[in-house]
Amino acid sequence: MKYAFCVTALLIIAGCDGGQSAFTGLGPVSSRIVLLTWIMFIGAALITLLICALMLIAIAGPAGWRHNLTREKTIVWGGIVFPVVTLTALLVYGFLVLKAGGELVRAENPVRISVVGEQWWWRVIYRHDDGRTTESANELRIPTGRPVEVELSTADVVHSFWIPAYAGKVDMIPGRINTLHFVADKPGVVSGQCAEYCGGAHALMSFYTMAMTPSDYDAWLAKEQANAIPTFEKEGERVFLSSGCGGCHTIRGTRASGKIGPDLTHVGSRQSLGAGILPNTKEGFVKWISRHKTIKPENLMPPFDIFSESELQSLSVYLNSLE
Ligand code: HEC
Ligand SMILES: [Cu+2]
Repeated sequence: MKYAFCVTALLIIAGCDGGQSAFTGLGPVSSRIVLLTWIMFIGAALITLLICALMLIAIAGPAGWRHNLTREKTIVWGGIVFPVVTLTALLVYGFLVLKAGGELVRAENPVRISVVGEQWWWRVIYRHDDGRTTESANELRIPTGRPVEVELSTADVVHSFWIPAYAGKVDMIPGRINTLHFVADKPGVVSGQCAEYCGGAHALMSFYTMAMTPSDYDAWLAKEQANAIPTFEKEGERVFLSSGCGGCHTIRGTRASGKIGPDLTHVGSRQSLGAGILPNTKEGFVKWISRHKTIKPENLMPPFDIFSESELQSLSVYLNSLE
């Protein structure tokens, strides 16, 4: 039993690495959080060792030492003054670290992106300098080296937006807009996750963040802003447009202009489907359209058991081609 616990604990700790780890520290904001974490961890470990030593003395130490431990002075200094001073210092330091992290990357002209938490996916809106916007979903693309300002809001309940590799988590609260600031130092893909229980499919509400060199980012953004390329997969497009998908999904450049679900204009170029749940391949689309209710239970897209195998195939090829 004891061993099972240790093995499980080790396995869990081993999972704390890579793309979705707060210890990755990929930018100035998260590096400070990592430092704060280590200071707290090492401090807490030292205090635990001290307490264990005192406990041993209290149980089996020499009579003189034990007597010293029970003196009123020891209790007042060790039991009241010491915790109050240490915890206050840690609290003040924590606030300073977090504030400094935010200040560090606050800039006159950041990259502006709005993210809206929806049960159970992310609406992502890129705000261009000329005031126009481009909508996407379930993925954040950012240029390296430039401060990013993410405006966080929610369409329904409380969600929490967390990219552990870049910054601390910030809640998305009904009726409010919170902002998150961070910078990515180098290109790479990391994942994030909703960090506040928001009902049914909460655990399946993740997303990818891709940091790109500024020139790659500009090229990508121009492509993302454009309408969907005219498709050769006419049959798939026909199935999409005639099955009611367009009531909830937008594909810019077609008459599908629904706003309830994720924008699918360039869905084929995203990292994943269903908010980080399925690979973005033709098979991924087949699975999502035919079995999304079992893959992501309770998600708000209605089931579609109406397609023949060939309709399902062409629909999937069509969506996958929307790059
Ligand atoms: C009643 C609204 C509604 C209709 C109709 C609808 N969807 Fe959806 N769709 C959604 C919602 C909501 C989501 C997000 C589900 C989630 O991840 O929690 C979604 C997600 C998706 C995704 C994943 C998108 C992404 O960014 O990962 C695809 C692909 C998709 N729908 C395709 C379709 C197709 C094809 C049809 C028509 C056969 C369709 N949808 C009809 C609401 C709808
Ligand atoms: Cu959630």
